[in-house]
Amino acid sequence: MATLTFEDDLITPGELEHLKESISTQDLPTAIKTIKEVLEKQDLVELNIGVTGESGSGKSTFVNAFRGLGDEDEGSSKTGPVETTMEPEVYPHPKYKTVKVWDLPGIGTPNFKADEYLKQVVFERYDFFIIIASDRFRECHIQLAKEIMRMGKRFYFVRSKIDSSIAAEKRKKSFDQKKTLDTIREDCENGLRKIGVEDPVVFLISGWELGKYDLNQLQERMERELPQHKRRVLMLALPNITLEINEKKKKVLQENIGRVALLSALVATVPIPGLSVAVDAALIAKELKRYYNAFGLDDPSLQKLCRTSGKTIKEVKSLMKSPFHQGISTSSILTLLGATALLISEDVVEMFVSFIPIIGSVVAGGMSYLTVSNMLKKALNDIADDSRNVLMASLETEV
Ligand SMILES: Nc1nc2c(ncn2[C@@H]2O[C@H](COP(=O)(O)OP(=O)(O)O)[C@@H](O)[C@H]2O)c(=O)[nH]1
Ligand SMILES: [Mg+2]
Repeated sequence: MATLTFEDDLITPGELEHLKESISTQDLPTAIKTIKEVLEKQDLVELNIGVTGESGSGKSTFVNAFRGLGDEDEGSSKTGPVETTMEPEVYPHPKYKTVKVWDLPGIGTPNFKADEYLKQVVFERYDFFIIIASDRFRECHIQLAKEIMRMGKRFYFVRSKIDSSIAAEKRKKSFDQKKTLDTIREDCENGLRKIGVEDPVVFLISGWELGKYDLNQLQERMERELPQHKRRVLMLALPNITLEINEKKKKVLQENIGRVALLSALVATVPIPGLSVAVDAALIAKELKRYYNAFGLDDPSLQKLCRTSGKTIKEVKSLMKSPFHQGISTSSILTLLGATALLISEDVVEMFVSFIPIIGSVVAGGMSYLTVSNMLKKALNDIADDSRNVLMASLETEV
């Protein structure tokens, strides 16, 4: 059995350097407090998204799909031919309550005034707006876009109901999906140019099939333009419906492994049988749950997936190989940690121990840190693989 060294280990010297900087000058209680605060603060970050557009354009449908909900699920926004929204209505994400998608009143009524509208919906509240049109963009969209810009906020133009545009074109013999999409996009962008938008970008979206068409482009653009501390929560909250989103979820979750492992080693309570290592198993369990949640592999999400894809829970679970998919328990965590600990060479531990003075004072602390971070990295990889397999299988059954 090979032991881990720094070369094939997943922890890079750069990560160690970073950890060293953050805690080497502090005493143990302060170090623990600092890391805890960083982790807690992340969970408090708010994201407010304002979804606007004409009545019937598909705002409510988008608000639901963006939060991974169907139109009839609990907590969903009412959709239908008659506009039901007269005031901004807040729809918190079912798993990340600090992510709030706001279903805004329809625009484009005869007396529509963009400045009054924005005041009425409390524009300061939103990190950005999504302006939805189910057909051409019109004067009211541009007015609103300009006013949003004037107020120093961002917006994204979305052309919705692309599935039905595609379905209509499909009847033609010469149908070519890419060409159809390009034509719609150009048409929208030209329209915007004509009414004075310099560099228009339009995202083609279907609220019914959110994972298709331009969702990846939209998601990339939002992520790029958000402040750093808000990107994480956006990526966690997005439904796990494209391979790109899947990959990014893994990335943001990876960023915390060092912190969680360190905290687990510093507040260590449960010794791993047979090894001089102690960890905080509850902390690890919480982090593992976070992984399953973010990837939509928790039981409620899987049940929903089964309802829409026609697969059974058993079929879906048979695709999952990660060690905790049957449930996360202290004993399963300790077993896996034990196996990981055996893989870490003493050289690595010693080098690590000399590197970080605080836990360096306890060799077991260094060992615990390395063991937990390796275990979490492996678990995250496995869980991300599971979710990719489940995602691909559910896409296959969709026609
Ligand atoms: N084909 C298709 N229909 C949609 C889509 N989004 C919304 N709709 C339908 O369009 C109508 C208006 O949608 P809704 O979300 O209530 O629009 P809102 O008035 O802007 O909130 C409803 O009948 C929806 O089912 C979509 O992406 N594709
Ligand atoms: Mg509505």
